[in-house]
Amino acid sequence: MSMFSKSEILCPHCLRKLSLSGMKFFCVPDEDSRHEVRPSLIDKLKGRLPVCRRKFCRNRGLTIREAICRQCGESIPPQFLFHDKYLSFCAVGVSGAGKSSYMTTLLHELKYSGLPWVLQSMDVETTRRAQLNEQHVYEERHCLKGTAAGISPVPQMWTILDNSEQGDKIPTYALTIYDGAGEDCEHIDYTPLDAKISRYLSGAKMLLIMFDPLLLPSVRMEISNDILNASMATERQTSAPANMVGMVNSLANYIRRACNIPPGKRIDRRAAVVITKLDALTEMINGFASGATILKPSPHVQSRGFVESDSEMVDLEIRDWLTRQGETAFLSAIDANFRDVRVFGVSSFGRPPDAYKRLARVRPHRVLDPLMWLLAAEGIIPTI
Ligand SMILES: Nc1nc2c(ncn2[C@@H]2O[C@H](COP(=O)(O)OP(=O)(O)OP(=O)(O)O)[C@@H](O)[C@H]2O)c(=O)[nH]1
Ligand SMILES: [Mg+2]
Ligand SMILES: [Zn+2]
Ligand SMILES: [Zn+2]
Repeated sequence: MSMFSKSEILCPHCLRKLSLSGMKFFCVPDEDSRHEVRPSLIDKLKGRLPVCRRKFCRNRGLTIREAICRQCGESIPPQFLFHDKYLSFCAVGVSGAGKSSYMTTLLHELKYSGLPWVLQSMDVETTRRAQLNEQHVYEERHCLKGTAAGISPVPQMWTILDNSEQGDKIPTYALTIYDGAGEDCEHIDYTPLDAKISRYLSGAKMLLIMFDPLLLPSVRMEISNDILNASMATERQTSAPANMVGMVNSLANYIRRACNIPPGKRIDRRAAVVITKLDALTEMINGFASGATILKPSPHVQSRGFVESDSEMVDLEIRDWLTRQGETAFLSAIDANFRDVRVFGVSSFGRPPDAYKRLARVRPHRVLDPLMWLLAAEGIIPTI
C-alpha cells in the first residue's frame, strides 16, 4: 500500500498546501497514451496514491506516482510524497554574499561528511545544477558566477535517507533549498519579482540570512586589498557596501505581509544569521581571539548531534565581534524581528581565492552548523 506522507505537505514550487485532491496524477505507459488517473474516494480517505484502472493500459494495477500540482502546474517528484519530515530553507543576502558557494559546499559536506545519510536529488534540474556548481568549485577550482537575477529561483529538491536507524523502514526527509539572486533580495520591498519569492520566504522552515562581513567599513579598512578583491563578487559589490539593516527590515516586512503578522510581533520563524567568508578575517588584528570557539572545527558532525554549548558560544563570539565593529543596529534589527535567531560563522572555501578567483583545495569550515541546528529542532538529531 502506498501511503501519502504524514507530515503536512507543501508544494515545493508554489509552497501552497498539497493534498491528494490538490494534485493531478498521470499514467504514462508511453507519451502517446498518457492519461489522467483520479484517486478514488477510498484512496483519498486512506491517503493512498491512485492506481491505474484503465482497460488494456500496460500500467493497469500499478500505483501512479507522476503528479503535478493543480495550483501551479509544476511536477511533484514521487519521492516528495513519501517523506517523514520536510525541511526547507531559503537563503537570503545581498549579491555576492556567498550564498551559492555556501550551498555548494553544504551539499558536498552532507554527502561526504561521514554522517549516516544518503543524499539523492529528486529531479533533473537539481542534479544538473548541483553537478555544475560542484564541478566549478571542486574540479575546476574556480569561484561561481553570480546567480541570474530577475527570474524566480527554482527550488533544489533533495531526499535524505537516514541510515542511522536499525530496522526495515528508513526515515526519509525532503530537503528543499531556495537560493535566489542577491540582487532580487536587495530590492525585495519595491519590486516583488513575483508572488513566488514571497511564498518561498514565508514558507521556508528556516531562513538563512547570509551576511557578508567584507561589506563592513571597519573590516574593509583592515584587510588587504588583495584578499578583499578576491573575495568580492562584482564591481557593484565592491563599490556599494549594502545596507544590511535595511535588508533585514524589508525582509521582515515582506514576511509579515505574506503571513499576516502585525508589526509589533516577532516573526515565528527560525532565522540562522550566517556570517560568510570567515577565512578572510583571520588577518584582522581586531578579529577573533586565537583560541576562539568559532575558529575551532565544528563538533556537531563528530558528536552525531547538535552541541548546544558550542553553538551558543559561537553565537556569542560573533555578536561580540559585530558589536566591536559597530554593527549593533544589524543585530537589533534581527532580534527585534525574529523570535528564534542564532548566529553562525562559516567559510565555504576555507581560504580566500587568489587574484584570478581560483581556489586552493576547498576546506569548508562549519558549513553544516546551521543545518544541524534545524535538524535538532526537528528532532532528527539529538541536542547534546
Ligand atoms: N574568502 C572567501 N570568499 C568567498 C567565500 N565564498 C564566496 N566568496 C566570494 O564571494 C563571491 C560571491 O559568492 P557567491 O556564492 O556567488 O555569492 P551569492 O550570494 O550567491 O551572489 P548572487 O548569486 O549574486 O546573489 C565569490 O566569487 C567569492 O569571491 C568564502 O568562503 N571565502
Ligand atoms: Mg548566487
Ligand atoms: Zn504548486
Ligand atoms: Zn494507465
